[in-house]
Amino acid sequence: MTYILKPRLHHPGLAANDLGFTRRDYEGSVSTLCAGCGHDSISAAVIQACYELALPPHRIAKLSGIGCSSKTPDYFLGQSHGFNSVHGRMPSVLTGANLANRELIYLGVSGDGDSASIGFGQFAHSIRRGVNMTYIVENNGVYGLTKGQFSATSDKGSKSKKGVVNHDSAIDLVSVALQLGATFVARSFSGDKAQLVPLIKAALSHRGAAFIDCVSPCVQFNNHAGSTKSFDYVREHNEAVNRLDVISAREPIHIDHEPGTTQLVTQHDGSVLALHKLGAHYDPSDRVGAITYLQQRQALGEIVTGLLFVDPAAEDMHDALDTVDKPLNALTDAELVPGAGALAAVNAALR
Ligand SMILES: Cc1ncc(C[n+]2csc(CCOP(=O)(O)OP(=O)(O)O)c2C)c(N)n1
Ligand code: SF4
Ligand SMILES: [Mg+2]
Repeated sequence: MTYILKPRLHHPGLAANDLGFTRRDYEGSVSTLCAGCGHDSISAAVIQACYELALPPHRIAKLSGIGCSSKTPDYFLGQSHGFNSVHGRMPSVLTGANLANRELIYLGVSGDGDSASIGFGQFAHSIRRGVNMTYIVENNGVYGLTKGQFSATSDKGSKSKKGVVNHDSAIDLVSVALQLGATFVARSFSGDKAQLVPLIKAALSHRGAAFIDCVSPCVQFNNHAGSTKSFDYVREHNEAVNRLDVISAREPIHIDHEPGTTQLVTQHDGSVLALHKLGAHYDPSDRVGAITYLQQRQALGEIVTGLLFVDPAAEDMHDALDTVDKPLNALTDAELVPGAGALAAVNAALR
């Protein structure tokens, strides 16, 4: 309950990261979600990822829409900037904030209703513009907050808790993100923290639009037989194509996997992604191949997880727009009002 405050004190022996922060410093308030909700596991993974990356909490901006999923930013990163926007509108608010201040680390949190229904257009345009962000959809295949209606990611033929069959085709958000040009695309499962934490770390250190579709069962309305977003179904049909280690630019690289099975990808910020291949032929640098593979496995009822695509040399929206380096609120009067000479030069260039 939100009125129950977490104790501010913690065990003096709790490990600290390079900044001297403990894991507790990345937590938020007490969750009000149903006990066992997949979304709480994603919050725990975000906390772990930010702690391990030693991100300064004041440099992170977390934004969300409306839904149980969109409530979760209240439960992590209590010392970061936060904005809980309108249903489906997180991407445009995040885009605006990013344009105004490119120095923050942007984390967008959304639901399948928030991003695949009312906010589908907003989701699409933030991805195709290459907004530098980590965009996580906590995907349970239902509108959890409004009591379990089918969402646009519910699979055709899957059943509601009361046995009603969904006759509409599902939107596969990772396939759409790939088609829209996202430069980092991953899928994971809230029940697989070992896979999810490195994916969030890699997404946070990626420059460009990084999208993670995280299947996150709703224990209240979509965890029964007949659902394709239940814990049992996902565990039985999960096909992980790779496992990831994220090595920061400061650390030496140690690989203890067999030669040939690990691929090293250096990101823009110097961090290295060590990708341990599980699917022998899967190539995460092949966008078209990834789309084809996803469709093939989906036709067999499998849920492909892991890092599906990455372009480590990606450009972001600021590169494309050639914007100023500084946050807008840090521009001086002289920079904002450069004078008649500068105006004359602009006019001359347009003649
Ligand atoms: C403009 C608007 N339309 C409808 C709603 C009602 N509403 C609130 S949350 C929600 C769906 C949430 O589903 P999802 O994004 O999947 O989040 P979940 O609760 O499943 O995590 C809806 C339809 C609203 N709050 N605002
Ligand atoms: S209704 Fe579903 S999505 Fe919402 S908190 Fe409960 S289990 Fe989670
Ligand atoms: Mg949902």
